Amino acid sequence: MSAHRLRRTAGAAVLALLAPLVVVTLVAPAEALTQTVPVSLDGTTTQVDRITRNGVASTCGSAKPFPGMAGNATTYNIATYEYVAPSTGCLTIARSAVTCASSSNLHLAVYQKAYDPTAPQALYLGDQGSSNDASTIGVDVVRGRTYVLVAMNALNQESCSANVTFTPADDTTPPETLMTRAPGAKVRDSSAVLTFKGDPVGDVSGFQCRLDSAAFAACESPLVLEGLLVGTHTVAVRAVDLFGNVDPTPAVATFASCDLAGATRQLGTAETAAAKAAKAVAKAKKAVAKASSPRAEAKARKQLVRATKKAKAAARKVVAIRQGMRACAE
Ligand SMILES: [Ca+2]
Repeated sequence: MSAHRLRRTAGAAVLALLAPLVVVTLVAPAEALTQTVPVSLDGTTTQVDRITRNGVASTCGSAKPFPGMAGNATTYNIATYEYVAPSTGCLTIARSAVTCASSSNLHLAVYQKAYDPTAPQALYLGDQGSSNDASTIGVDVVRGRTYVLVAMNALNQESCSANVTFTPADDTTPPETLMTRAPGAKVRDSSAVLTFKGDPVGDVSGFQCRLDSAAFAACESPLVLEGLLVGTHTVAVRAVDLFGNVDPTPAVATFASCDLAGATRQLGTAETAAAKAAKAVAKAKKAVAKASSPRAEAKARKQLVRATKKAKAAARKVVAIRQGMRACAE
């Protein structure tokens, strides 16, 4: 086996959900799908007037028109939270029952890009229609775009809190993978560097790489391969998204590692190892022949199986290096 090294990454993705200063880091795809955050009104940010609660909660599929303002001169507390949609489709925002200082009045609305307290009709996307019980808003969103959740008092200024759960639409589309830099057909080195990216970039949460027949393992760009055996190698890279969708058509780079001085050293080392392994097989055969009891013979045969396996692998490596040297000489 070649002493290659894959630079590993945890494959973690960050989905920004910025309350004033909250960033939720998602480690596993399952955790990316649904997340709950606390929402609270602390009385420090205010606006005059509020959205009318017309009893209609926004649902996906048909946008709710802006319901208008209540038309009073009362000042309300507000709080805003940014959310970057991880998928395109119906985003569900569910609010738990509210705890307030005196009465349950925390009203949620959703905006595209930004919220302006002096123009609540601008960029309006939806709201929950009422503000007393646990309720749900459905809004159609686009992956990678920022949305703003606004919490506001509906009755008077008071501190309130609730939990809000974001459930994005399931994403079943895998990203594409593009190799952006690959070694030439022949590299006069036992190391190689490859770079790659996913498409769409915003859909990618990580990459998996495979050298030759090894298993895919988490990796990142640039991928640095070192200690490559002389000869032809194939590297396959596939992008993965937050939802665990994996590119079914990995990007592939094929090249020959042709550090010929290194190859001569590799061959010398491999031949020495093969000769040693062959001696171990001969020794194990003798031990089987000389075994003085069935138990001793069984033990010796096990050793012979192990030694034979090792010797075959060592011989294959010698053959592979010689083949590699021939490929590099062509
Ligand atoms: Ca996707």
